[in-house]
Amino acid sequence: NDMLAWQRCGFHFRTVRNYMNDPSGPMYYKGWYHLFYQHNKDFAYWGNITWGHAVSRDLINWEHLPVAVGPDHWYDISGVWTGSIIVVSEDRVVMLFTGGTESKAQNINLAEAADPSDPLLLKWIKYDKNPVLWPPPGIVRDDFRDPNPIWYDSSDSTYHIVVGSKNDSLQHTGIALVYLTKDFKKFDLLPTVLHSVDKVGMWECVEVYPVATAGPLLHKAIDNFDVNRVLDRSTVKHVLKASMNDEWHDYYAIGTFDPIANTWIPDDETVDVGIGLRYDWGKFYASRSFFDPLKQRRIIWGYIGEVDSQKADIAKGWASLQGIPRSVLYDVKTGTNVLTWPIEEFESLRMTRKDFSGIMINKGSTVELSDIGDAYQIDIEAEFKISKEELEATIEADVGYNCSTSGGAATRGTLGPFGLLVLANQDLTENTATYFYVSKGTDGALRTHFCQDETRSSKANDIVKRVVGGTVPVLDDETFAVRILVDHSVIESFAMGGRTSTTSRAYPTEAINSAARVFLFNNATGVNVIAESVKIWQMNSTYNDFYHF
Ligand code: DQQ
Repeated sequence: NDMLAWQRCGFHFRTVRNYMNDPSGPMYYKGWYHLFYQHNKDFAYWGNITWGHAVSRDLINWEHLPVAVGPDHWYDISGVWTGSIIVVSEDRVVMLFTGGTESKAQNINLAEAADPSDPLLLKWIKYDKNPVLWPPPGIVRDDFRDPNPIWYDSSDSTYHIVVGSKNDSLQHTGIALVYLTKDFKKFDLLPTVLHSVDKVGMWECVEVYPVATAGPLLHKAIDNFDVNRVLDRSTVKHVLKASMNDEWHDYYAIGTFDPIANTWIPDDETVDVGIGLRYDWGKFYASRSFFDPLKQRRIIWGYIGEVDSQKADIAKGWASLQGIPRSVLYDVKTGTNVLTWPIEEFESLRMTRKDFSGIMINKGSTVELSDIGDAYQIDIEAEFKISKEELEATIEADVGYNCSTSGGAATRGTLGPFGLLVLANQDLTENTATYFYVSKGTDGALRTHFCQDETRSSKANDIVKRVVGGTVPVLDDETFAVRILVDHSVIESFAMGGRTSTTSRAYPTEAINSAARVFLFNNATGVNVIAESVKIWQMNSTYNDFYHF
């Protein structure tokens, strides 16, 4: 029916049919960006997983290629799970992937591009002596997956490969194992783990990548395998990221990586991996980054799952999609986080624009942003200011505020919530709220929360609806800045230039097609809010529905 068909997005990368999850092996190769992804080609749900494959010239428009590898051996008969691709030389491109046996025992396998001179890398051949790795002693057989190269030691041509795992003989400890290999056939496990954190559970899709903290590369990126080229090593830090399936979030921390000692040490252990920062508070998982040599930047992809029923997904004929690829940079202004931001290519999809400025949103009111055209495939940038006098007059406000548990957008406090309502119907019985909420301690310290309230996103009841979000640094001279990309059933929101983000799925029943609207709102009792500027662009659709074969 119409409502289900409307949910299909216009500018996100997705399958033509059926299911996808994790991205794997993103890279630029001989003129093409490649993306591989976990793909069930027969059904709109997880199972019978293969590596789907697509290529693009611009990271916006995609051609779907045949499945790269699928389950066809005893070691991967339950599925060809997540892994990575390494361009070793002109004549060798290797794929490492996770296999699952019939009883779902996990192992690591090698495949090679049959013809590395083919820019599309269409054909892959599995190594005849697979698997190349089984879990080491002490690791249970289904806690061993997602190999990823983190370092190349050019002095002896050795790759360092990380595999995510868990140690339950400790305290439900997430661990990163590191193996050395020269040929991807023989691997040596390093005696100590790269890093571990207790009580956070299995580490999936582990990554380690460099970010520049100063110097000429600050606004660019560093190739994982080329860190030695950076002259001043004191300007490099490494992000360690793990996807934690106890709660389905991608956590990261910034720290110092020593590949020779095989250690990674967080800058601040109170915000270690799994207990501190997340890239995104909503639906964004199993992310994978790559170094883009064309534009000298690091890009991460993460997938966005569904929160409706499997029945609805089968009826739609597709499920899950990839988030907008994001550039990743160290946030030099705060020094505590990275910035993830939609890559600049997406700005080329912007069409007509409507500007608003200086809109006063009185306490307890909403303001519709009208004449913006259809409001379901749009890009919004907004900046808010709150009245300084009223803020200063406030002595103490909501110090214990928490996006998820403090009642969402409808619950009024002194200094929040205020922000936007998207995919809203006229009477606001359906909407998704993206907002800031400021709390103030008696010592005058402000703490800003960035939240997304899905609880009124749809009148349908077979959907998981939550309030998601966390705190975000806002410096003294800064306005409250948000960018929201709405693409039918996907809402990706970025606060403060990408210091944090929240991604939601929304499946409205009324606020679809021309009935979808955008409002400003201010539910604070103690401050008036000024929307200093709001820009709304209609977004073009991308080319994404065609098989190249
Ligand atoms: N998805 C894959 C696993 C990975 C998980 C299976 C993360 O390899 O650990 O589809 O979403």
